[in-house]
Amino acid sequence: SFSWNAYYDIDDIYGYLQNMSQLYPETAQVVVGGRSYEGRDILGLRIKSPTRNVKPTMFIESGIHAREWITPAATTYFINELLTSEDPKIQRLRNEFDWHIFPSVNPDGYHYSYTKDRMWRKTRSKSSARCYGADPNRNWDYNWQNYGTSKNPCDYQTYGGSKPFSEIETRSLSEYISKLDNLKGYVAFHSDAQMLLLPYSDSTEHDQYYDSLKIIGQTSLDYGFQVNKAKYMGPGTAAELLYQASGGSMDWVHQTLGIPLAFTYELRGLYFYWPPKRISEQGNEVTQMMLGLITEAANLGF
Ligand code: 0X9
Ligand code: ZN
Repeated sequence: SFSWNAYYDIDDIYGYLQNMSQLYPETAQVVVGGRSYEGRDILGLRIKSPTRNVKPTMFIESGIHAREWITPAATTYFINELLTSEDPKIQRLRNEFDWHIFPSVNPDGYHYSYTKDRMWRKTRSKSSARCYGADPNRNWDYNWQNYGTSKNPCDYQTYGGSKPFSEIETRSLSEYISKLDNLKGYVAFHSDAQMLLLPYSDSTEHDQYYDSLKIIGQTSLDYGFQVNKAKYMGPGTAAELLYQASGGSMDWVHQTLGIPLAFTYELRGLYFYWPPKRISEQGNEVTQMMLGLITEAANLGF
């Protein structure tokens, strides 16, 4: 059965979502966020307690980079907390939002990393005669191919794709996100730079939301720090803290959809490795970081 001291292949992760929807049919529902090149559904769990009808929507994207295994694992941990925690603060998180949580938005890539090439990052589309995949976090239709992306389909890391949203994963998921009512916040999980990144990735400028996002982000990191005393860098813009790179999901959500609350967490690890016995450690940290984020966002009137 499913646990948080092992890493699972994609079918088991998606199977876990199905199980939770059967255990908590009033609250949890499996949703299809899009499709993959190899024909998989991109599955997520919508968590919405049946108390009141209109709730602000929170979106969580994990696993856009195939090799960042801790992100789907920490995300299913968070799902489990939302559905089962006895902590009234976590129960409030569950009850006050309409959660759309996607543990693995690049299922082909994840399966390939799990079974064939541990360091695989991209999708698995046939991108040229010889090469496969595009970087799904360089493929979103906002300032596509401006900075920090490769035009070479054989680039192992950051090929941006043949055009914006060339990848069915980003195209279909972006359509799903566009259709959400009341989207309040967007959180993307990566590893393993151990940072909290704010918009923009594409530019070192600070927009009108920067100061608020920085305060919210700092509270989020403070909450997370309490759990394991792990110090994250930031919060700061992705462009300043990490590197300038275009075509990421966070910039698209923030700019194209105009959602102020957009964050990217880089979780912990070394060369994308994190011991399976310690998944719950980061799962707990992520849970508290989400609690801190939402608490401070509410304080600031978002
Ligand atoms: O390069 C990325 O997409 C992310 N870092 S990673 O090492 N996990 O690949 C950073 C995401 C922040 N956004 C952008 N810089 N686009
Ligand atoms: Zn990543």
